[in-house]
Amino acid sequence: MAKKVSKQSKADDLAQAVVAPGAQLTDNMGHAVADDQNSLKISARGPTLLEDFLLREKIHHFDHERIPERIVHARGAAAHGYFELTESLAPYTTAQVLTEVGAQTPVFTRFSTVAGSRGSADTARDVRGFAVRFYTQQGNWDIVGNNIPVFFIQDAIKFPDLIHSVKPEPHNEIPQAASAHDTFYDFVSLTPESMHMLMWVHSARGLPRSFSMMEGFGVHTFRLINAQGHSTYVKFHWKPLLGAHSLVWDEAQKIAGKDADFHRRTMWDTIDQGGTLEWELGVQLFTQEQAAKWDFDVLDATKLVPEDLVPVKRVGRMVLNRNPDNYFAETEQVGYMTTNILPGIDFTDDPLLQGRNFSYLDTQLSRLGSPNWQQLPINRPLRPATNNQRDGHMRQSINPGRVSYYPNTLGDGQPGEVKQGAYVSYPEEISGSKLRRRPESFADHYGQARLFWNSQTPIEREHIVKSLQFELSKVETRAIRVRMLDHLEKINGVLASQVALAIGEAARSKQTAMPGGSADSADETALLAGATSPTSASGKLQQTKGLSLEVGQPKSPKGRKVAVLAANGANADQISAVLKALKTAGAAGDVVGTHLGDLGGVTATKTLGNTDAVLYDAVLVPGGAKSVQALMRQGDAYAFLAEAYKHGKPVGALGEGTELLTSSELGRLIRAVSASPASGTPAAAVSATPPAQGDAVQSLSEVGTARLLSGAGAAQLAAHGVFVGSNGGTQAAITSFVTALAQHRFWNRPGLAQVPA
Ligand code: HDE
Repeated sequence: MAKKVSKQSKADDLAQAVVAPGAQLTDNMGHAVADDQNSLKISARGPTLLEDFLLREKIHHFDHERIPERIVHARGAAAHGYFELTESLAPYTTAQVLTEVGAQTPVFTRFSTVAGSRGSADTARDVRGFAVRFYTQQGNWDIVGNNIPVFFIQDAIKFPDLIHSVKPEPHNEIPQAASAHDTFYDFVSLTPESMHMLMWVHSARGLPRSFSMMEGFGVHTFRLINAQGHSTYVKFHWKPLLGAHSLVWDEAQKIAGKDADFHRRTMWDTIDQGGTLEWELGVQLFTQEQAAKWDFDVLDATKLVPEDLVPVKRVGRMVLNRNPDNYFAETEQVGYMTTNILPGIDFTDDPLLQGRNFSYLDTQLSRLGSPNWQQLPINRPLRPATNNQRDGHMRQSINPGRVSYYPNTLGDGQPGEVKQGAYVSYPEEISGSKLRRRPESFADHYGQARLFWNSQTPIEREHIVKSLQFELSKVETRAIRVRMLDHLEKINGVLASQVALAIGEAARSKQTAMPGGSADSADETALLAGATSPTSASGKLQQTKGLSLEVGQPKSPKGRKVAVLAANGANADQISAVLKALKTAGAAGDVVGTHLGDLGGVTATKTLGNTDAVLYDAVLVPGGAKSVQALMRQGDAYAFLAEAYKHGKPVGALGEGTELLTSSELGRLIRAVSASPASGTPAAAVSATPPAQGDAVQSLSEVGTARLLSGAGAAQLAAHGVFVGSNGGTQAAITSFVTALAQHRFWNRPGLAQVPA
């Protein structure tokens, strides 16, 4: 038995494999190298010698540096941390990691996209992998889950088809990391069981703001087995302490160009600066008898168990707090497996899970190249592997002695079978004929898609509509687009109509509103607010908590990042007050300057040219007349504000900074908001005459700014996420601005379609 596992155990284990850079250069056999820059030649300009073993070794290693990327989930990033149990599940399971309250188990967690290749952008619309390995006292346990609780297909045999359809098309390898193409919709439109998952992917869940703002799900129903051998069904959940929050599509696409590493960089920087990413482990526990009464099958991975039917019980927390030392050795070589399971936990007969149980072991062989892949430092368990398996490529362990078989007497019968505490499968009784058939209980493909749709707020429904409009408009084959509309109609008529109008097809319901294009339209949202559908396969629920990102998610300014726009002469006191307030709230600010370095008492760490509003959660313009005048000569500064506003992010301006705001294209919209009688209804006011171009600054500083800063006007603006403070009242504006970061986005802004960004 290994010594007692602590949260430090895996770090200590990995440390044995860490090789310090060393003071002296050697080759791989330890020979000191005198010259690493010139190959061995006959005369300085002559031919290179085959004898140059240093050259050949170096090039040989380089030639073989790559291994095949993962067939799916190739793009990912991971971090170390620990899991601490806060409530024992001893009545349900014997797994020590779930019964020893307070014990801290090391974890290694990898997040990923599914479709893109290893070099693709982080922010593609996609389901995210959420794979957690626990290095427990009893061996490795992996929950290889996703950030969406259901899946596209019910049976593993369809997985290669699903993946072939979503990957770049084979003749031209286009498009990369995108589902918006014909082969994917050809497949899913012929596979109605995909509809529920499609609703999730088209919702904001497909565009997480960060790894730390994603939920995680084990997806399948598993079993917990207690000391008496009694089985309880379980669904695993990861609930982020920061709440689940998402990007908008336009923003996600732009981030893909501005910083393809957006998610991995955020996680890396957070941990590098001493921060953590945290989730609570939740379980939904239910009995076989309960499940038998529901109108859906818990073995069907296209169905979830609604939280209103079975609440999620929080039993522990995961903290990620250490970056890997080496991406390849750890993140690339980690091989998760659904079959890494512990005594007290078991599978069910979910046919998707059963197929996965074959796949994950198999795939490691082609990726890592040897049956000894489990001996790699990141994969080896803390409880040492002691058995009679031997040899094979790249064997690391040296097993002494003559005995490599069991039973034996020459080795005193060791290693011997373990009679207490070993893995034992749940003795489920099974009988039946061998068949290739799908159970009747898997047949409802639309009921839970409707449950999801009904549970979304109007703005979330609009985001789903827009996503489908975008993706289907990219499908070139009309028959496929129409087939998709037929499915959408079965989910909701208004949904189908709004998508139909955008792709040039007839509406499927009497109620329609002209689609709002790339920005939000009030008519469409109002129509969608009333568009619900009767459900089925949902435990008789018409809607349920846990599905909307707008309702019931924790909200915090923690982990948010703000751009502070500045040029020479910016008000240094205001900037330091803002940065301090952000730090206190657990957020961070970058001074984004017209150039890097000193701006007169303030240091710019980013420039208007090297970053972009899409990489921030909010934008603030401090005062300082000279700075603001310089910014007003920069289209990029206006673009910053316009984009942030369009994507619903808090926007702030202090002192003279309000002039940048009011002289921008936004000026007209926000003046209309500040003058409107009540929040949310200024649609008419939006068409107020725009200020004359050119002299906008002077007239605004006299009239517009004064109105913005007046009590009622400022309150109206704040309700729409715009915070302005006069030079005397900046502290209050800063406080409101920082508090507003927690709200994430302000969806109630009128006239967004008019914002050129
Ligand atoms: Fe996977 N999946 N998968 N999958 N999957 C892989 O294993 C597979 C499925 C998931 O960060 C592969 O090591 C089949 C569902 C994650 O390293 C491969 C089926 C869910 C990761 C594989 C599924 C997942 C993978 C590729 C249908 C959510 C990344 C490389 C039966 C519950 C793990 C590898 C990491 C990776 C097969 C369906 C999650 C090919 C056959 C459902 C998070 O073995």
